[in-house]
Amino acid sequence: MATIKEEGAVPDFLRMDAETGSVPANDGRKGDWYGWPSKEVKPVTLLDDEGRAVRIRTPVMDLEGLITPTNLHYTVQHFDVPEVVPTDKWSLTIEGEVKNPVTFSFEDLRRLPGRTVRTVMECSGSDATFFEYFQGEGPKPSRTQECMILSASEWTGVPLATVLNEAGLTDKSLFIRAEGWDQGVPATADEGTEPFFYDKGLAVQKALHPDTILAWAQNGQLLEHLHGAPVRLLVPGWSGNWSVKWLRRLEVMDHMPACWYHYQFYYYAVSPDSTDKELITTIGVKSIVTHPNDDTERMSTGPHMVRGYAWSGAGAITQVEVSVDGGETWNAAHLEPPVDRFMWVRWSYPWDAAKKGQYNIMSRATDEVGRVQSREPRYNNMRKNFSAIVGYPVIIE
Ligand SMILES: Nc1nc2c(c(=O)[nH]1)N[C@H]1C(S)=C(S)[C@@H](COP(=O)(O)O)O[C@H]1N2
Ligand SMILES: [Mo]
Repeated sequence: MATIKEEGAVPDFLRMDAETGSVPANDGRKGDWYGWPSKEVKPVTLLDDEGRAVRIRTPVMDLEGLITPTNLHYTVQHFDVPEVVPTDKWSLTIEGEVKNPVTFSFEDLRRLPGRTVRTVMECSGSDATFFEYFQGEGPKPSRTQECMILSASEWTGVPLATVLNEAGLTDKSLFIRAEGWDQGVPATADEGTEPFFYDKGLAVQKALHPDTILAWAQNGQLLEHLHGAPVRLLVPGWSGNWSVKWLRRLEVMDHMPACWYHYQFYYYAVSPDSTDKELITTIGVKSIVTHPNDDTERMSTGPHMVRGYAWSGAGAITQVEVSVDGGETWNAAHLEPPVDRFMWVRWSYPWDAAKKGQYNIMSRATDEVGRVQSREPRYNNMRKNFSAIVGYPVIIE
């Protein structure tokens, strides 16, 4: 193994700050690059007036592997980022239709048998501008330029079922209203709407799924504030908006609570006045091409590896197919293990582009319950859960 004998052999940017113990690997990287990684991958961030990141979008096209590093994991919150509540001041109350209302401290929760879940998290607003594009009303969105509201993490916590069982469910315990402590009035709410806390009312069947957890850690570290510290709800397989951050209260109810974000925001319908609105729950079956990325216009003849991710909220991915002729013919791609129930899977397809010409690359995913990614999006007036097949035209020259 090589040892570095001379002091000067260590690039300066790798020097540890004696006081803080941090290695400013990214900030100190100036001038000629010396070492690895050869490319700096950055999220798209929106900063508040004081320079704090309040919104993060994930550079999915530049990811490798299955876990999105926490600093690249997207964030969404509808209201202002709430105040920080230190773990020793935090508690979680479970009340309503239960036998014994109970309050847990952070340490109480951590004394329960834990569980770790790997899952993709997708905001139902991800790829929303593709709806206009498919209707011929907007330019083709670039997932590379704009980055995505899509990420995947390993989350650690305790099953929600464990905690609910401590409180004791009855046959009237049908919905779990999870409440955060971030408060506000949605921009699109009717005039006169009073500020309220972000909340969702989860059906008990999904609440009792062993992988539905109260998470206090993400990717091996205690939760960061933007991801809902100290404890958030995590509902794998369902749209991100179910995974309530900054959790402080669970109200068990015998009916579905009238949460504003149910039928005024995260629903399927043709218009806001529809009488048959459907709540958005399970995410679609979806695949995206990450290589070539959507900024690639030309490639040379010869072998290319077409690569991407595929995922589904309803079950593991069983098949990904690739077309290079705009969906006329399809070929099986290789699924790169592991293929987990809630995680996305990497897939690859070796393409020998022998002939010059115009091609249109597409991928199509199938999941274990038999859902197949569709060519046409499911249009809905809130533009939620876009999951259709997108074509990537390239010229082989
Ligand atoms: N308390 C609270 N939880 C929330 C939200 C919110 O606005 N407030 N936004 C939801 C939405 S829309 C998404 S997509 C996910 C995003 O979680 P993340 O920021 O950790 O990626 O959080 C959900 N949980
Ligand atoms: Mo979201």
